[in-house]
Amino acid sequence: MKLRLVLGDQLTHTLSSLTDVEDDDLILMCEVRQEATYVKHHKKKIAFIFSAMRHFAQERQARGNEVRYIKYDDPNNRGTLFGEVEKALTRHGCSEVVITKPGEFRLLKEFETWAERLSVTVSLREDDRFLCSVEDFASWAAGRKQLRMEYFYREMRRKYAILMSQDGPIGGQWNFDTENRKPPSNGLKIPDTYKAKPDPITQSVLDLVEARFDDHFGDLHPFHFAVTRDQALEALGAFVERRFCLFGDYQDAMIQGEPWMFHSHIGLYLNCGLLTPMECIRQAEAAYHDGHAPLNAVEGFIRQILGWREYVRGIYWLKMPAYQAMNFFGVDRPLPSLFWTGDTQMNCLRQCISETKSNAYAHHIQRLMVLGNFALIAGLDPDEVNNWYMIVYADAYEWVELPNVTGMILFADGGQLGSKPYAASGAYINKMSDYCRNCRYKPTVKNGPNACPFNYLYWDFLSRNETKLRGNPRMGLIYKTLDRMSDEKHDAVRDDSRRFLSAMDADEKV
Ligand code: FAD
Ligand code: DLZ
Ligand code: SF4
Repeated sequence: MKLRLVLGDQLTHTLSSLTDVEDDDLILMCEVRQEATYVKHHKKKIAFIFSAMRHFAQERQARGNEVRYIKYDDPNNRGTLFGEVEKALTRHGCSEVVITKPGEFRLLKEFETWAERLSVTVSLREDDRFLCSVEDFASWAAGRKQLRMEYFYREMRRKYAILMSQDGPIGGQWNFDTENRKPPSNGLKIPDTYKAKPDPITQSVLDLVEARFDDHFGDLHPFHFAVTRDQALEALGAFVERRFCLFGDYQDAMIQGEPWMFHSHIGLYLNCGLLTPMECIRQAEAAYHDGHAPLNAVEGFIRQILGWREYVRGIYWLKMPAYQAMNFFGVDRPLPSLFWTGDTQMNCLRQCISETKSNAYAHHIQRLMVLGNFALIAGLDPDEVNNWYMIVYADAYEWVELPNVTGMILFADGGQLGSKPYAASGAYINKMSDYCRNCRYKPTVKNGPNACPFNYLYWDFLSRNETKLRGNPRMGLIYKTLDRMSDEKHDAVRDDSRRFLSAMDADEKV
């Protein structure tokens, strides 16, 4: 008789720890304080995970498995995974604990101590829901001077024969990134999003979250996330049907009041196991062959899932635990309170933060080029930025959040993940969004009280970090421009940046 522990992001019926489940085995699932509060997750994320866990447990029971499900408000809940496993072992007398390896390093290290602490066999199985195993990624990385997503992605395309013809990649090139950058056009009609109706299980979880997690960030209502696999498949279908054809064109575009744009909103379902990456990729590929979506959309979407998602996970397991402590620029500015309140005159930040608070979602370019870009050029402390991103998004787990934050936005790993920092001035945001129209600052003004803060902070960042960045082959041109700046311009950039950052540090409204 085996005890099979299933975590909140392991809600997949084909999970490696469940493949050989027998009639007298016990499946254990538990809502525990340890996992719900190790960071103070957005209220919507907790409601989503708990409701999806409860539905999954019900599905296993319907399949005839014995399931022990510990609810958060069970008076005997011990609050930790270890405590609940220990209790279940005593009650049910299982001889072995079977677990699919967790997505986070801290839990893997904890599980590795359990065999000794519990005096039973603890079998940790590989999480084969990913398309590149930790071992295969390590082999790919071995001996390479640089780990670049693009080369990894090409190998994954070949390995799984995705969007391939006999002559090579369909369309004659691997990457249609340059066709993923249309600015938003006036009057663009954004389709309605998929909305699940909360059922009684979800309703009781919403009541629980309201009562027990009131001090967590974010709005709980309205709540429309899918919480079962069937609903998640509907959400995927709705994306393919309504939004996919324009996903490629407007992948980088941002419009005021339109948080969802043409993105898929499936990251939270993929990451907790309600959807599998290959079924999303296959649906996307089929949409191309059916003539339902163009190649720039299909290749762009597949690149995110087969490329970026697998690549960042590979980097995480390759580089942990050192990766967590990286701080290439040696910065330590505390996260300003505006990241929690959205109380700022910078309209782009205000929009992205208030949408994050409402939806536990922001799309990639908002995370990268608005929020992330600001965190980078303002020199915010990597630990505090990581903590914020872990808290606020419903799809956040450390294996995917940390490389995106430490590597992609903050360049705190010194270039292990990306080849150069994603720093940009206000011109980028002005081109790719309509946020600047409603802003008190002017994107075309470079210095002074009306200038867009991204403009001077950008040059100040380059100037502050010159010794670390000038040698980067992709930064040469930018430093040549910096070299041509007059002394007066240098002084203005430095003075504006100091004034702005001191005001922000003093919690004034900037
Ligand atoms: P779409 O734009 O529709 O893309 C489809 C899918 O591709 C996503 O659902 C996701 O599974 C995958 N994907 C796309 N980009 C990435 C990426 N860079 N890394 C990994 N997978 C990717 N993604 C998370 O899943 N969890 C996170 O905690 C997370 N934190 C991020 C933090 C920062 C600073 C940045 C820049 C990106 C982060 N991402 C994270 C990646 C990406 O922004 C989200 O996956 C995406 O916005 C989710 O929305 P979507 O499902 O509509 O994605
Ligand atoms: C995210 C999350 C939350 C909020 N709550 C639970 C929980 O109560 N029980 C559980 O088993 N899992 C939860 N999870 C998901 C875990 O945090 C996740 O499994 C680890 O972070 C590993 O990726
Ligand atoms: Fe953001 Fe600058 Fe545009 Fe204002 S002007 S919305 S601060 S980019």
